[in-house]
Amino acid sequence: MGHLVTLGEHILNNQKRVGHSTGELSHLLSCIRLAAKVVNSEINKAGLVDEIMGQYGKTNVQGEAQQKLDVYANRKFIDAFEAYSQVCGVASEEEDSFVAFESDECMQGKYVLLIDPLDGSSNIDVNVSIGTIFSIYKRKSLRGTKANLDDFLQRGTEIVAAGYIVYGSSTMMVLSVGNGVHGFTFDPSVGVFFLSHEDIRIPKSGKIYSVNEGNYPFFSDGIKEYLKYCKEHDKETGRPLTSRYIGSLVSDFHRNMIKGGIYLYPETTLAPQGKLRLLYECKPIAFLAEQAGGKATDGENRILEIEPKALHQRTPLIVGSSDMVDKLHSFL
Ligand code: P6P
Repeated sequence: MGHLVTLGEHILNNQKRVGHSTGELSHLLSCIRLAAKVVNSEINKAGLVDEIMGQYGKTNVQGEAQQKLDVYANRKFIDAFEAYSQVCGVASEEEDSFVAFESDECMQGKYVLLIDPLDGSSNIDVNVSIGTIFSIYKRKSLRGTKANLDDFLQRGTEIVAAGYIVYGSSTMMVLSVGNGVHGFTFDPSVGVFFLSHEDIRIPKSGKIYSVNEGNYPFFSDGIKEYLKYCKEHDKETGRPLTSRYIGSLVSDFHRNMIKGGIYLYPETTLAPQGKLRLLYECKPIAFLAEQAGGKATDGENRILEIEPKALHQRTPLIVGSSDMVDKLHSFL
């Protein structure tokens, strides 16, 4: 095996590639790396240590019962960023509003962070993979002042870097700083993320579709027609497709990144805006999908071009292999 590139080396190599880099983004990504290791070690104990299992006894702004690990992961990421002072503020699925840091050093921060600290956390107690989703933007407000809402309500086309950490059979960080997507696998024996998937490309088409079929009665006619298309027996087009859905966006999407496929969480008559959150779930996932040659829409618009209006707004999401997204659109 040749020289194993670590995540740290990859971040520094990227900094050298971007000549004018001040190193702040590199420092920020190193902070994410540290927080990911801390959260990972807690998750790996989830089955053993009861104070981090089960519900925290509160609900978050989404009205979802907060799992103890949700709250733990949220706190760890926010504390890490406040300590490393590379960002002036954080917006999190677990926080009612954005957190604007108040130290002079943090207020000088050039970036803001949006994060879903532990997506799919209802799977924790049944030992199914979960993930962290993050994205980084340049602040719009003046350095030296407190972050404001406009810093967070930016289109996905403004993303500087985005990624996810999937705490699965192995823990991986999949990251893009705008020049392709790279995957790093954590080696717990040395506590290091090593480059394991260089330049991930989503296959143009695939044989797997991921959707919660339990919502079928509430889907639009177009989505119902597409799902019927996926299940028809047609040798020439390799149908029926295979259905895979574990109810954890990061894991269902990661499978698309590696094998090709399509993930859809469309709007329903019960949830006309869909379920997933635009800012800290769908836009980073869409950024990564496009960086890897895939597509991400809300059924009509490119996710990255949607103008956010509110921190916790929801959107339908269709993401994955470009030919499969196009095919689905032909039914809408
Ligand atoms: P449902 C987890 O709560 C999540 O936000 C995503 O990770 C996942 O893909 C989706 O919701 C699952 O939702 O309604 O199918 O349980």
